[in-house]
Amino acid sequence: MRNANDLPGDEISAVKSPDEIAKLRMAAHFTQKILREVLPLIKTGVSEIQIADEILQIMDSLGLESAFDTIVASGENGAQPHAVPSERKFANGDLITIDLGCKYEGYCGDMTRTFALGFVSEDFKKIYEIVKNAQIAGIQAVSDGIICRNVDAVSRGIVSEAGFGETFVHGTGHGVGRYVHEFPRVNALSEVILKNNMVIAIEPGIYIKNIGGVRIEDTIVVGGDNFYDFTKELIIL
Ligand SMILES: [Mn+2]
Repeated sequence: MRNANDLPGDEISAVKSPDEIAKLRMAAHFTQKILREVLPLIKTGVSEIQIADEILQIMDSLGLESAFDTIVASGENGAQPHAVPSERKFANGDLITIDLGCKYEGYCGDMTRTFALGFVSEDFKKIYEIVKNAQIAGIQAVSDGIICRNVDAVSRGIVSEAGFGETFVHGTGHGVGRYVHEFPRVNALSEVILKNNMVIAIEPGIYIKNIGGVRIEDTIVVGGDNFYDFTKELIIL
């Protein structure tokens, strides 16, 4: 696992000014608006690449750039945390993970939701609820003065207690600012102490090889609010 200091930024730049927070909030506003716009286009027979392209086009129409390469990962591809959109076509019963973010005046949005298409199996419903609970608990754990590894432990603990600890293969979160991944890492090794007005993403996931995955991600202000109000209840498209 990587230590906390391999990303751009430091303890000083991680604390955002009101102006920076306002820009990050706008980036989030547009990011979730774009996700809402693209959802009706997700249907059986449509490919991951088509949806990723559509997201780029919507960003373009709003005069915005993507903050990073959009992830659209369906079915077994969802088992890769950093999946690249493929020609795979959606099928009923898929879980579909979309990780996207646009930039607003140089500041990045970053959010992820996982959806089901057509129906959801009991197994998928179960892992979705575990990730949802881990993500909510991780956000609740974030406060001024907490050590990053303790935030990670809260989210990871919920996934592990449910028996899926080995499938949560990345850290719980990271700073967000001009860079979509910046200081600090929120992982099991990070001794960084969170401070008010740091902006961090919380994004636990479960990834099951050859089967699929779930990730839920929001970007929040330490001592403040969650930029995203997009539902975390499982949406069946
Ligand atoms: Mn992220």
